[in-house]
Amino acid sequence: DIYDEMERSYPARDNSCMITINPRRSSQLLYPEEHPREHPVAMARRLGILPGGQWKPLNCHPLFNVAIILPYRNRQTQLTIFMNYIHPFLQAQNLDYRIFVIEQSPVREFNRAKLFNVGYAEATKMNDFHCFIFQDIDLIPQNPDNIYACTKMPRHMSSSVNTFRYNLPYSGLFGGAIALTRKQFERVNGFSNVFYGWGGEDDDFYSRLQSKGLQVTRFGPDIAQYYMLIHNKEPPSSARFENLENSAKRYDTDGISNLEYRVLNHQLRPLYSWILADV
Ligand code: NGS
Repeated sequence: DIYDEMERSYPARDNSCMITINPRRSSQLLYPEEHPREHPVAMARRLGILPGGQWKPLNCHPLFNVAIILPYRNRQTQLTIFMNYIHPFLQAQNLDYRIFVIEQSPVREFNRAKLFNVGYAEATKMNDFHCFIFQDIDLIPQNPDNIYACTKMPRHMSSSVNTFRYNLPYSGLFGGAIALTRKQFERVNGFSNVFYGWGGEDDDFYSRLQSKGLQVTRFGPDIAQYYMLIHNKEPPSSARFENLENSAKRYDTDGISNLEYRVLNHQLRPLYSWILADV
């Protein structure tokens, strides 16, 4: 049972939330682009989402406390589809959650990994989150059993993506969507900050986990299914292989330990907390 593998954020007690999954939901999820879209304010009101994209169940005690960190730049359509889709999905899992969108200011190349570090740092200032999901907004989880909470081992959540014909392209892939407890994340000093441009930062993160002897886990391919929203591909960065070659030297000095950035703006939007960062 996958729930035996979960790392609870709160102890079980009387009236702990049961995770009840309605299997009929999964068939509704297939083409998220065609999902009817609701105005964010109307959606927040209807679903009882608090400003900044926070929610927790009120009729039972949640077992899992999660910060969902989404790096972002210039993908408004995907972001709208993702938000419209993800809140009902998370609520069906009875999580105590909050969604953070970390937008990178223009000028420099996109740095997905550093934005994750910023999300971790900002979220941690606001609340003692137990579990972090780091994920791309173009990935839509298709199976409601793919619980958005942490496991005893760091988990690669998106091992079965439609664009890879639902196969894992290589065993060390740790990109897309991942779940780590705060402890696991801090143990590896977070992500490297040096990966500007596309590619390699997730491979670097995987080698960090390995260097600390942290095994990773995956749910079965039927559960870990994602649908990727269509967008233009980024050209890969030319520095990524060089960065990967000497990554071992930087594990302890490059990460959340030396993280520097400026918050240029922030807002509690109806469906998420928005942070604009200069990295
Ligand atoms: C590898 C990249 C990873 C990337 C993975 C899947 O080649 O960062 O492909 O990419 N590593 C390097 O470039 C060194 S995907 O097919 O999903 O676009 O996550």
